[in-house]
Amino acid sequence: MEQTWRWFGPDDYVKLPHIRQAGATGVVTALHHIPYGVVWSVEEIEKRKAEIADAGLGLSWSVVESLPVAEAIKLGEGDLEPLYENYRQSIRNLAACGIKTICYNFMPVLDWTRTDLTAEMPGGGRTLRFNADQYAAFDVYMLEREGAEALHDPEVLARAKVWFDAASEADKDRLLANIMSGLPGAFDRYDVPGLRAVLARYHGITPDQLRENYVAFLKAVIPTAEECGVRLAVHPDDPPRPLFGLPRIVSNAKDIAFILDSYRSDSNGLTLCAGSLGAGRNDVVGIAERFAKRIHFAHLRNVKKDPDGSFMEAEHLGGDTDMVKLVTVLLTEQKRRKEAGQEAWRIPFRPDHGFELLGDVGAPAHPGYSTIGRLKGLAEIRGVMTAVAEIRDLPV
Ligand code: CS2
Ligand code: MN
Repeated sequence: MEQTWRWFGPDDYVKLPHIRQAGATGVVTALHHIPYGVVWSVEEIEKRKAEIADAGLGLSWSVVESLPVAEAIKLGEGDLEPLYENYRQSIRNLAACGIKTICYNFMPVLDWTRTDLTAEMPGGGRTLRFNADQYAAFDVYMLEREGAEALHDPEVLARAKVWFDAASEADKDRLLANIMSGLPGAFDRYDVPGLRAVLARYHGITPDQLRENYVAFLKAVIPTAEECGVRLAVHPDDPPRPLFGLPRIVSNAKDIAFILDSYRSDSNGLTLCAGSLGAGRNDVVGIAERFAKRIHFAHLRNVKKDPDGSFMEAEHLGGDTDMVKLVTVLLTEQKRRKEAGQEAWRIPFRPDHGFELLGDVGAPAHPGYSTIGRLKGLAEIRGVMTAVAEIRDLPV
């Protein structure tokens, strides 16, 4: 599998030489400065490509993550044809620049969401956590979302009240900032009133309505992706569950089957994110086996779940998903593609999130996107990949 690394562009605390030192050869990046719904021009794409190539490190832009989907498309709001056409034009422009794998997600409003970005680890490292009680506290006592109380487990709600009553204003501000921090790129972070307002736009949008909007989007853009030889790869919901009353429809095998069946094409594929799917009641290895033919990109990280719905970022090889089995599934799929004569048989993966470790603790990296922690995860996956490929005689 191609070893890749997410880079947020020239402003990223992590620099291209660090990516090369970590052993990656492919860069996963996006034009985060371009607002959702606006065309990515060839000029802007080539500029980012050149920033990577001109570093002279043998790195190249392998995967787009993400080409974002405008909120109006998810809402099914207004005349969407111009937004569809802009998405199609971005696909055409990326293909013209030789970039043919595009990750995106269909999560309403929020992106990946955690409540704690600096959870202490033994020895002083830090990791990401989703605490069910703090999530409930935010939902019920800060957002004050109507009817939210009934949606949380009573024990969790009781702990949420204790947390909220003891929380300082700084604690509450930090919780809001943490919840907002998954939104990648140049975004205005919402305050609580702002989040309430944008959540209100989704009142009445049921999961089935969101699915309808999603299928309309796929029908509008997949033909162009096919013409351009581009593989779209939807990233699952993170966490894979509804949040703050927002529907989420890429959370489990049933959702993924619906999406891939709704437009049967190699251009309508999946980003197999082990951490996102692993944060729900999902058999991640089983999902990878079932949808192997449609996996165009993999995020190989791991989480450990608690019974109350909380979870934390775990060791890449030490969470709830058997990473050796998962890597074996992906390498086996690569062999099938190679033997079938597919040119792009190698699946790109990235270590996704990483711990904050050693000198990285407190560094101004994007949350979850540390240097040393991701280097460690990449190295561990590389080790598994190398061993499994040799033992099972699979192409790497
Ligand atoms: C991460 C995110 O949540 C995850 O697993 O990979 O940063 C992801 O990139 C976005 O949620 C969607 O692409
Ligand atoms: Mn991911």
